[in-house]
Amino acid sequence: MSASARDLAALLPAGFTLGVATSAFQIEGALTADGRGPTGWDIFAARPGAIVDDHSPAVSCDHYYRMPEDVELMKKLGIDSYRFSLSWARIQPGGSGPVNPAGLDFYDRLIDLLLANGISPMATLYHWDTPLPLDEAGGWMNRDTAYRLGEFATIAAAAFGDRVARWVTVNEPATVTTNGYALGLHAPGESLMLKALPTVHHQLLGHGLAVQALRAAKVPGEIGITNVYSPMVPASANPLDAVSAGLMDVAQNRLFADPVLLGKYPDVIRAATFFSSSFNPSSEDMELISQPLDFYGLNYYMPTRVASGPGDGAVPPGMAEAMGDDLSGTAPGAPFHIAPFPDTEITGYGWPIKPEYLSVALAEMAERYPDLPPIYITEGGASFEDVAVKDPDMGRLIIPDERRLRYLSDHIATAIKATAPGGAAESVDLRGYFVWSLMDNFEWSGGYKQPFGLLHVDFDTQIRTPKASYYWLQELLSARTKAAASAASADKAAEP
Ligand code: GBH
Repeated sequence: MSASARDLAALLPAGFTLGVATSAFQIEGALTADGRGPTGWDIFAARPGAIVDDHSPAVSCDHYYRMPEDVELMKKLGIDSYRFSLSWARIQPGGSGPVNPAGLDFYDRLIDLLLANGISPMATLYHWDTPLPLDEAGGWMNRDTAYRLGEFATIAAAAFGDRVARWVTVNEPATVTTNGYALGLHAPGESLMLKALPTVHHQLLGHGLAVQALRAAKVPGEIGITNVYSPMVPASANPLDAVSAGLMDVAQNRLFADPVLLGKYPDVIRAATFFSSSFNPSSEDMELISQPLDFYGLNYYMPTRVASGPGDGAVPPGMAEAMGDDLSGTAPGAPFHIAPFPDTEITGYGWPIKPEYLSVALAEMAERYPDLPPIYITEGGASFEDVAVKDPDMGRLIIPDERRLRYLSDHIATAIKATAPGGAAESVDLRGYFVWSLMDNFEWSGGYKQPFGLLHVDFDTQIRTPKASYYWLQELLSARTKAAASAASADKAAEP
């Protein structure tokens, strides 16, 4: 057994949940099967140039047809929980109106199979795949979409409420607003820049209405939201860099977390929109948005280094694509730009690998939000191009993804140490970590070129091959089980 897996197993607190995550649009394929309705992403992904090399999500991992095989691979992995998302358009093809029984049936089978294998289901209601008729009516620019999500939550609660252990209402509204509505990099492909602000409020309202619907249905599972969090790091002591980092912090972090956890938008947003009648949230809305949650989901991938001024256009590879030119510094006249961290290893996306900033993220959350609910890190992971090699001993193919393995090991260890007594974020009640992702999949505008999986997927043959990181996590989970068993027998031996 690797030292890394054994040492980390010894660190895991009792009851800590280790899981893997995916989302429906990224893995299922079968976009027209069994009555599924189209989504905004179906249309966006077909636009020439929208996706790297015009890759198509039509088949992806073919998970809709291979779900039992994928659950079997999770069982062999030994994980506690699987975070997946419900395809709204499979279940309610029009985004409102009639329910499609075949859509419900797919998730019924998935959830039952998970439970039969001892894997606890965590279901996300909205992971970006808006039913097309709603996008055509304005998507998240339209307040009505929030009510439709509330209605979808009622449908999901009635169908799966008895079996889902944890509910995530909305995944990363910040990314939908920034990439989908401000920069045009994701569906629905709008480039509204600051005019995208209503999409923030409407998604958060959708979250609030979904919480209300799940509570009204008295689901026994825990309820939360997932926000992405990236600590903003000024590039130098220049006060303008600090101001720029502060602006990014408001736009990417606080704009989405403050309303949920403090019941109000950041002051600078309220000041900036004081004269705009289109953004004047009522106290009823704010109460819905800030209802108490059972947990708060945090997606952590990396910190962001911010410098004032337009920059020189030297952006780490992949970063411009992930962030949009307007924020990356290639746009002339941009007020600030994202700068690379010096001497820092990067992932396939160009994202800096900085596990220590996960500790910073958790400490900042604790400091900003005194009533922080228990936290799950609902996503973390790294894309690297993997190369299969022949195992010299066994002659079979292996995928030595040591960099991904190290990313996961370092981040999980950092999160646990930071929240242990004496750690930088010791007041945070950290309950678990979910690896993004179970398998290589359709990485939004990155197509199939940014593999995040523990399982390699050959998109021609659909063969799944466990990578070294999969075997490492398997070892970690079995080391934990053995440690718990020997602790229990030691307790027993000590009994009088
Ligand atoms: C997640 O998005 C998604 O939930 C998941 O579907 C996706 O596959 C996965 O991660 C990997 O991309 O604060 O301005 O620096 C994360 C996408 C990209 C969102 C970088 C935050 C930084 C914006 N993240 N972005 S900024």
